[in-house]
Amino acid sequence: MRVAVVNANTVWPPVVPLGMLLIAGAARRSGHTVIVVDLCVMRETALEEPLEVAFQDGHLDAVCVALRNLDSANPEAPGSTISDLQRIIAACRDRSDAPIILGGSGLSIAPKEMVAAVNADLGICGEGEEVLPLLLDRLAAGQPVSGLPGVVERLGNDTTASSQPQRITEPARFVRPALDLIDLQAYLRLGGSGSVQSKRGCRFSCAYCTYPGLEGDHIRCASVDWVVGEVERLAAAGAKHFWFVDSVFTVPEGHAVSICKELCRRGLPEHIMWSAYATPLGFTAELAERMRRAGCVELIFGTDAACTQSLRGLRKPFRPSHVASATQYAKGAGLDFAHHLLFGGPGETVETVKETLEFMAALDCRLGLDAGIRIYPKTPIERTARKEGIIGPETDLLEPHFYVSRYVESVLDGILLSFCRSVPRTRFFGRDGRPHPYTDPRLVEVYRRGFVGPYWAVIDEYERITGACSTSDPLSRPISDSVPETGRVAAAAAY
Ligand code: B12
Ligand code: SF4
Repeated sequence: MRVAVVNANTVWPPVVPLGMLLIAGAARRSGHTVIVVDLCVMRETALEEPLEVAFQDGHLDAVCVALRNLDSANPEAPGSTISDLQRIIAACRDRSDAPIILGGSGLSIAPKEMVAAVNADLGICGEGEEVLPLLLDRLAAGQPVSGLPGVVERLGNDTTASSQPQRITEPARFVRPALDLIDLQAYLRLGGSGSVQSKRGCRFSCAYCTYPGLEGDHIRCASVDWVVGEVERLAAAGAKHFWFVDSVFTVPEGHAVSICKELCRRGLPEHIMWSAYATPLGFTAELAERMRRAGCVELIFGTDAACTQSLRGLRKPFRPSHVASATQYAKGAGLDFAHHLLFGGPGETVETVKETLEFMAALDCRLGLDAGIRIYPKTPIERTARKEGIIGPETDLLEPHFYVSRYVESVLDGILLSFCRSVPRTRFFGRDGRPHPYTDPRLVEVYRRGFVGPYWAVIDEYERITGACSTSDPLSRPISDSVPETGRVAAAAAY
């Protein structure tokens, strides 16, 4: 079959679309001809233009659309992507009568609703690299697709989901992403960090989190050799920075340590630096040291709170003492890290907010603050929000809705903003007057000038270039074209 795969994520700074490259590679490996239409790197043209060019080259048998974000998950500027997706799919339909198949986290969060909302024909919920080739084979043979794992089908006004999503149980079957199908150099120029996944799944069940639903609650690790091979491939292609996109890189510790040792053994920290998510639970001094040596320049702890009541409300699997010890180990190792905090969860009160803030201020480290929690379908917080009347029984969660504890709703932003103004190295995402590190296209200008490094350094550099004032540092700085050494670390050497 001749298959078009469309990357519908146009958020800048871009991220290398790992999921899309996996399914596109899998379709190609099973004998299909694959063309990729990457709307992300072509973001500066109208959405329809790249589709027009790609679709005129010949008949298509299937159009696969990769959806990543439903929205920004930020209450200050939620920016739903649904209307853009409807436009993209309408443009595909105008140019081809091939069936339209959706996939990606943006589909898996609400599969039936999404297929219906954007007028697609089919969707694959969950991991797509094994199911998509099977689905394409059935379409080619004119056979029914029902019964394939995770497949959602729309027939007229009816949308049906056939069964549970696929979970690839055997890590040896993880395929390599087809990096050659995108313009990787364009991504690197725009600050698009590379993406490497060392495992799938998260065994915790925090109240608001989609990750165990998206990836499964059972951890499946890829082999160390496979993971480090992926890092080598990125470095060889010229990438200076990548993300370990695992839900939690630091669990299980043994796997993370082995990866770090192997990165060092192959000399990779000389050429490439990386970022990752962590949990304070089980974070050890040895792991911190190994990670720093292996090139980690940005470790984000998904800490959320440091008060027992708030941690319980969010169903976090650790206690404030774990937050303190993780901080001590990370500092001891000289790791550059931040704790991300999420305020306004179930049971949050002014007292619990203050308890967390005081605890974290005493730890004297980088903090990223968020207030209001995006309510996702099938998460514990959805049930709480419906019970408390924060959303109605019929509220559709494709569009963003946020949970904020009623005890703090009217005062939360004020408390956090004033904390942010008085405590150095603290960001209040989207609300402190600074660009949002992951969704503000203005930051691309910093990357275009050659910057590589962690998000806090990118924002500092943006402010340096533009002379903008930051909330916690009111000194404006002169405009300059030079890129500072900060954040560049040793990765300047060519691989
Ligand atoms: C790592 C990560 C980041 C990193 C990315 C770094 C990088 N280099 O990639 C950073 C921190 C930068 C980031 C930023 C953001 N992120 Co993020 N991120 C993730 C995370 C943890 C992993 C993503 C990933 O790469 N997974 C690995 C790949 C292999 O999985 P996958 O893409 O799902 O692909 C599989 C399937 O979905 C399927 N599939 C994928 N595409 C297709 C296509 C078809 C046709 C088919 C059939 C199947 C299919 O098969 C693939 C292989 O099995 C996910 C949560 C999660 N656990 O998934 C959130 C997640 C994707 N992020 C999310 C969000 C909201 C954001 C931000 C908007 C946050 C913000 N406010 O800044 C930004 C957007 C950035 C951007 N440019 O798009 C949301 C998206 C959902 C939503 N609310 O819309 C998620 C799901 C987390 C959540 N809240 O639930 N993110
Ligand atoms: S918040 Fe982190 S630790 Fe908790 S379930 Fe999600 S990925 Fe796992």
